[in-house]
Amino acid sequence: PAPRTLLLTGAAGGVGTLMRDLLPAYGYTLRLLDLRPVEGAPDALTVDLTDRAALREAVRGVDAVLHLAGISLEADFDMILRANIQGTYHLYEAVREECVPRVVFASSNHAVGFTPRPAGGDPLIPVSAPHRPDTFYGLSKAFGEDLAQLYWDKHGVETVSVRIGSCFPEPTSVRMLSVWMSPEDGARLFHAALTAPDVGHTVVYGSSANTRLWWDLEPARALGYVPRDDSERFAAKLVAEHGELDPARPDHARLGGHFCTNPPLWPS
Ligand code: NAI
Ligand code: 15L
Repeated sequence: PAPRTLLLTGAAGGVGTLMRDLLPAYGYTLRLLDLRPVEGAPDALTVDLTDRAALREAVRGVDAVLHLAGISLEADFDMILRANIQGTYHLYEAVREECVPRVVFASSNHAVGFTPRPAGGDPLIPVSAPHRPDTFYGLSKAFGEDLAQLYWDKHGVETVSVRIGSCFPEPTSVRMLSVWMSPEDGARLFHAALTAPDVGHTVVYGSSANTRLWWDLEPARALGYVPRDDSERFAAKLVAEHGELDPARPDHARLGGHFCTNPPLWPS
């Protein structure tokens, strides 16, 4: 049966706020969780991902979890370790203990960020591309995907790991023309990931059907995802402002963009 009650972690964040608006139309009843209070939602659970007991209570009785909570940009390793690595582990332990059958994990293109982007007729990047994290942040997403695989193989918890490109109301850079996922397509993809049968652990890229797409959307389509948006309608303005990407620039040559070069990976 289709999941009805959904725990949305990271509900106060950018994607969480968008999904709070969009997902109820698909029939979900949302239970909200974040470290911070969620504006306009006094019933939201204020829980830190490191608090296992509170997480166990939070997942009790839900049909699925859409796991968006965590640090969403590069940060000190210790912060990433706590929120994204240990936090995601605690979430999966709670899910296993409470027999929640399905998680949709917000992975990121930065798990494979050092992969050279295709240019002029190169094949699209497959989901089987090896992990090439561009930051400690990307490394934590690679860990999350492996954790999801472990919990499927060992405990039968199903996950779709969605390597999200850029989910914002509009693309704001030329790179985003390739990796943008409109909020509406985001909701379509998360719904497909929550309802497709027998996913085991499946990894997909998450974006709209962009003209300048860099990666293979077929695995997402195989879940039933039918994207409706294309960033190309923003292209003329963004290219006029910033110019086309220059493959000679290290921050333009790889999927992860400036995450590969900025902030500097390690202080000298
Ligand atoms: P965001 O930073 O706006 O929201 C993340 C939320 O997680 C925040 O509200 C924060 O308070 C919460 N959080 C952080 N640490 C926590 C902890 N220890 N316990 C409980 N909650 C905690 O990020 P955004 O943009 O909404 O992204 C959502 C998810 O999607 C993140 O996991 C991010 O890494 C991933 N993602 C987002 C992309 C995007 O384009 N927005 C692209 C790729 C991945
Ligand atoms: C991410 O993983 C970040 O969470 C988001 O803020 C964007 O920077 C996005 O990737 C991107 O690659 O544009």
